[in-house]
Amino acid sequence: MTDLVQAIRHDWTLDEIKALFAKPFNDLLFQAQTTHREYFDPNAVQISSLLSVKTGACPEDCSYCSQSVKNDTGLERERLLPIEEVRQAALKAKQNGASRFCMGAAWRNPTDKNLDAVIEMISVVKDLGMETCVTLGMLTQQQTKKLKVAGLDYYNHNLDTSPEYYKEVITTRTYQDRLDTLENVRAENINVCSGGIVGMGETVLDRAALLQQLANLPQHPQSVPINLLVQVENTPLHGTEVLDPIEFVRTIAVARVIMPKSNVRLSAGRKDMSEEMQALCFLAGANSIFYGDRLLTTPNADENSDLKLFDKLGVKPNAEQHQSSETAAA
Ligand code: SAM
Ligand code: DTB
Ligand code: SF4
Repeated sequence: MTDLVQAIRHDWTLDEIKALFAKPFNDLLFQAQTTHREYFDPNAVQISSLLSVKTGACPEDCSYCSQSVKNDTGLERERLLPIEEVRQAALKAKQNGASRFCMGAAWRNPTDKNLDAVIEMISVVKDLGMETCVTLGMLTQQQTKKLKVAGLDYYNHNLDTSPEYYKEVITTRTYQDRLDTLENVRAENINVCSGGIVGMGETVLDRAALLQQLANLPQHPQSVPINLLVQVENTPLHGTEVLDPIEFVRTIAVARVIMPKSNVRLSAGRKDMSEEMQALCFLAGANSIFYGDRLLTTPNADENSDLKLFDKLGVKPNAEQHQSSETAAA
């Protein structure tokens, strides 16, 4: 091991993280890329595909979201998707090269009946030989246990922003609720996928505080999605000043430095990113993307453009990733 190896730490101070954000860009990117190479194949990017299995009419008031009942976005409310539709979508994602299939539902939390239906979906996707991820809102310990028994690989539950900025964005669920769900998921040994959204009008201090929360969890999330706000018309955050792309890349780089073994996912918002910006994100240590024509309710980056970019950069999709779980690597 060289001096450059970044230790796995859970005691990051805000001052240390702020100092990383404030580094000269080249120094920060060098540090992030060096850290990345200690743990991952630098030319491999994992690809996940998303499907909204229950769309719209969500009782929560997340001010970025197209699916909240509070936001009159004109989104068609849908029932839970039939199992065969889920299977077909997963099969298509697999044929397009995705290794993980992530299913999202616009719920505050699933009912037990909802959960049974999702468990059937997990089983159908697993039968296709894909990794499974679901994001269903808050979970009780008992529900988490059922998901574990069903063989779920990842649970996505984002902290979204800093504890301080959070109340500007969501009022119907507390930050602590989110931390509690993450604790339930960790306790059942399901891989945690947790990150946030930037470009919601927060400050650099909020971005630093979000990353501090994630890095100081008892275990780093195995996946850390960094979403750039997708501005949806008629949501309160529509019209927010767009985050400077260099600031976005810095956020990825800092996430990579302080959570060296986590898969950092360049998530929502890629549709409006240039090739150069995405290439910088990969250089900064992003090693996962959402691939496919849709995210949950909004369009994603074009699939052919993604393949062209991978080709230009010599990036291999889904190549074997270094063991990312802290416990598994220990
Ligand atoms: N309803 C569940 C929940 O919120 O826990 C699961 C689905 S929710 C859509 C999953 C995540 O997507 C949110 O936590 C948020 O981080 C992200 N997201 C939703 N709308 C977004 C947008 N317009 N731009 C960027 N990220 C968004
Ligand atoms: C995550 O962090 N980003 C994804 C996934 N987890 C579920 C969702 C992005 C949603 C973007 C807005 C939409 O399409 O509705
Ligand atoms: Fe509902 Fe999730 Fe959207 Fe919030 S982010 S409104 S909880 S679907």
